[in-house]
Amino acid sequence: MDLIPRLLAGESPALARAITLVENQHPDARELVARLYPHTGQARVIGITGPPGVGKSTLTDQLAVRFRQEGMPVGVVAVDPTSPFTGGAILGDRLRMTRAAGDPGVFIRSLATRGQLGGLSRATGDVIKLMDAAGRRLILLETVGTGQAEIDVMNYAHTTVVVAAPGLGDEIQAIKAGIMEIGDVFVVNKADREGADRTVAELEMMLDMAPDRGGDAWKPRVLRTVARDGTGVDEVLREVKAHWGHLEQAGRLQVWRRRQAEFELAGMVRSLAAARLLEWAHQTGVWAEVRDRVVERSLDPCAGAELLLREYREAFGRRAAKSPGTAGRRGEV
Ligand SMILES: Nc1nc2c(ncn2[C@@H]2O[C@H](COP(=O)(O)OP(=O)(O)OP(=O)(O)O)[C@@H](O)[C@H]2O)c(=O)[nH]1
Ligand SMILES: [Mg+2]
Repeated sequence: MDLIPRLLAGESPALARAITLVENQHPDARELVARLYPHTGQARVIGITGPPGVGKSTLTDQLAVRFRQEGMPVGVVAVDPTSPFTGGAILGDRLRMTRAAGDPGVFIRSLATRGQLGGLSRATGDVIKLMDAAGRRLILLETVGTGQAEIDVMNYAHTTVVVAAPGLGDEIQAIKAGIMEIGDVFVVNKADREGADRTVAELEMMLDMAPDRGGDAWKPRVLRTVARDGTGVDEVLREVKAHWGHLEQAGRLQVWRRRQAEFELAGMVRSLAAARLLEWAHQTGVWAEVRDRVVERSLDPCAGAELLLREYREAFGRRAAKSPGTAGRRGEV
């Protein structure tokens, strides 16, 4: 764990090494993150999400450069659900983040999700913590907004920028269905292309139809950019900062922090509780019994899971009755 002081000093090789440990679920990763946790909570996280190919990486690159110009150490996390085998996207992101990639003040890392949807959020959360502890005051988090897992990841962002582009067709519906509610700033990129006005109008209409978020709630706007040459990016930066200003008022930041902690805590409870229950069921043979009843059709899988839970509670309930306090509490699901 001599990694820790070097990471806290902001050394990039230490940060890279730590991220690899987390990504590979190395046995040391858990303790590493736990020890660094008290040093986190300083960074601002901007989420950049939207359909494939709309220009998220190009925009991320432009934003990274601007924050660097303001003297902020920047971290970029690109969550890539499509690169489990090729690894090609890692290179792709570097290539598309050409401006920022040459700057040692910008630390870029792609995370392949390897199809593990639940693990995506945890790995991303941990990588953000590592960058935060390493003094990256501004973290840009790029995900392709296609599924629930990617939307969940946006719980780590203080400000979420939803990117669209002209000519999306049905994908604008996906934005409507999934990411409309999470966007704080909407960007129609590729404004140099035909149809940008229509896309802006569509998004504005969707925002108008969305339920009112309340009197002094943040009102998202739709901006346009040509990320490829930087047009309109300053306006995105201003809007993101305006959103921060809003978040810092009236105790909203504290509300955000609580919500974010609850998201992570609930996720951990879900995975830990499930893991413990499964381990116990396998060890005691209850698993095989219930499985066979599901096979025989005398139990459906949902009833089977409920039965497992009941048996688990009873097993630990009995122990708790003998020694109150410890076993019962530990075994509670
Ligand atoms: N015409 C035009 N093309 C752009 C613009 N911004 C990005 N592109 C191009 O669009 C393509 C996709 O850009 P990316 O930044 O990789 O898009 P992305 O949303 O990150 O893509 P994924 O991560 O694969 O979902 C690239 O060829 C870019 O050069 C723009 O403002 N105008
Ligand atoms: Mg990208």
